[in-house]
Amino acid sequence: MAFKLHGAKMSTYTRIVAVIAKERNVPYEFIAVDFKAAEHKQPPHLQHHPYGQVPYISQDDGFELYESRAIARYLATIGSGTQLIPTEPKAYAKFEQAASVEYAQFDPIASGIAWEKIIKPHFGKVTDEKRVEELVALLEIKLDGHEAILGKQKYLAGDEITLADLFHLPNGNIVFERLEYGFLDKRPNLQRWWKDISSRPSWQAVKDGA
Ligand SMILES: N[C@@H](CCC(=O)N[C@@H](CS)C(=O)NCC(=O)O)C(=O)O
Repeated sequence: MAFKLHGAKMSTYTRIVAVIAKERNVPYEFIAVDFKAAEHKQPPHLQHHPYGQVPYISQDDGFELYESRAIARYLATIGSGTQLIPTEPKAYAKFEQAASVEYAQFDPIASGIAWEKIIKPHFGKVTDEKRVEELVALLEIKLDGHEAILGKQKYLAGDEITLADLFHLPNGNIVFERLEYGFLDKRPNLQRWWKDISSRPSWQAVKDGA
C-alpha cells in the first residue's frame, strides 16, 4: 500500500524510510516539510509528530507512523522484495541485537559528527572541533566492534542482510564517505560490508534525496 513520506529530502532519518521503501517495493509520495520556515515545530505538524521532527508517514486509510526505524519495520512487513527481518526466533533475536548496535553504538556518535561537521555549518553555526575529536575517537572504538563482528559473518545480524545493516546508510555516507577520517581504510571487513550495502540500487536511488 502506497504512503506519503513527510520529511526533508536530505534528512538522515527520512532517507532511512526511503531506502527501506525501495527495498520493499512500496511506492511513496514525498511531501516536503519546510525546515527553513520551522514547519516541523508548528501545531499542524505536531498533530502528526508530537516531537516536531521528520519523518512521519501517512496512508489514505488514516494510518500514520513516526520514528524512522519503526516505519522501516512496518515497511518490512508489507510490500515485497528483500526479507529484512528474519522470522526464525534465534535469527530474529540476532537481528534485534544488531538493530540495537546500530541505535546505541553507532547512530548517536555518527549523528553527532554529522551534526557538528555538516549540519551546523549548513545553518551558519560554528563546528565544535573538540567535540568532533572526542566523537571520532569514540567511533574508532565502536567500529572495532563492527570490524570484529563482520570478520565472522557477512552482515551485522548474520549472513543475510537485515534492516540493521541498512539503518547505517545515511550516517555512514557522512562518516565513511563525505568526511575523510579513514575509518574504512583500517578495517577491511567494515570496508567490504560498506561497499556491499552502499552499492545497493535502493541506496543509490535515495542517497542524494528521498
Ligand atoms: N528518532 C527519530 C529522529 C528524527 C530526527 O532527528 N529528525 C531530524 C531530521 S533528520 C529532525 O527532525 N530534526 C529536527 C528536530 O529534532 O528539531 C527518527 O528516527 O525518526
